[in-house]
Amino acid sequence: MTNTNTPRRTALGGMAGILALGIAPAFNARAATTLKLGHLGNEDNTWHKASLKFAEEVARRTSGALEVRVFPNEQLGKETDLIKGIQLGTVDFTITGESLQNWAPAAALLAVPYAVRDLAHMDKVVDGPIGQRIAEDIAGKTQLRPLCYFARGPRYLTANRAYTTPADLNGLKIRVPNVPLFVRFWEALGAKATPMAFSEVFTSLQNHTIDAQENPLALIKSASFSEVQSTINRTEHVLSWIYIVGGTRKLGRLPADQQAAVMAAAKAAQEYERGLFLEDERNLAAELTAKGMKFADVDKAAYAAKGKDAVIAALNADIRPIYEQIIAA
Ligand code: 2Q2
Repeated sequence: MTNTNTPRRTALGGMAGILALGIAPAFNARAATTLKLGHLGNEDNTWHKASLKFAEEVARRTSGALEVRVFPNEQLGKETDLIKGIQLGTVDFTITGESLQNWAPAAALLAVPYAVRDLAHMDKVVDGPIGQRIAEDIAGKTQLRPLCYFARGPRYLTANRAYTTPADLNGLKIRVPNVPLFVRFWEALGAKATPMAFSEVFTSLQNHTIDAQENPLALIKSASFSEVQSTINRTEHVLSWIYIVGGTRKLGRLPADQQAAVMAAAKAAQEYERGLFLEDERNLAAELTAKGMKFADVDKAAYAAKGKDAVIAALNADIRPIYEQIIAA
């Protein structure tokens, strides 16, 4: 114990010595606080481009006093580790959504299969009282505050063949993110669902630990799943949104003007991302086809019907009324 602590004490002592000598102003010359944003997308993904925009806007709006460094590709940690990192204060921002249901049950509502119908419905839900309630639940239970949101394209089932009806799925080894709702949904459909971090999916498909995965076209493309999956099944089973979140405690300690700058920068990043997203959505199907992937039509109604009871059962009783509100919105 004493031994392990000694070097640290020495280091701190050394720092105190330097400060006492009056060298401190040199450290503060730039007066910059550096914050870290980690996410799972790669450099081509709109999340990354929007994160860079967020960083740029934060720097501009604080005249460089706040610097946001962006780390793509789970370089800073897997999604779950980043969530925990923010809670511990070692990371400041990430891009996350329904995985937060492991802390805040209402976060499951971001991605309920066959609940959100289209982009207009999504914006109505997120921008209104329902979205506010979900964001507050997340902030209260996770200490991660949603700062802005990005719409996502529908999630599709990719595999090496068509799965036209859920009856075909029996025993299919599918990777899902760390989202209990998704595990329940795919198991109700007959598949074997394995939660796994995004950065492990490509290799696991390549070595056949898993046969399938499900994601929006944007991630299917940027993660090069076309190299290990032949078929995009048009399940379109989830329309979800995702947040840039920041650590409540760390953000709360920033001066008020810097907090306002962070919020304004997040809003600017959201608007910027929407433009990129819409452009992407127009081109992704053709781009994936050009990479050799085939689209297969499926019986979406059968997928929805077979998963429905499991989906409702997977939602905590206290958030089921909010699910009903989403459907009715
Ligand atoms: O499949 C994934 O890993 C991504 O699409 C997202 O991380 C997923 O939607 C959730 O984990 C978001 O919290």
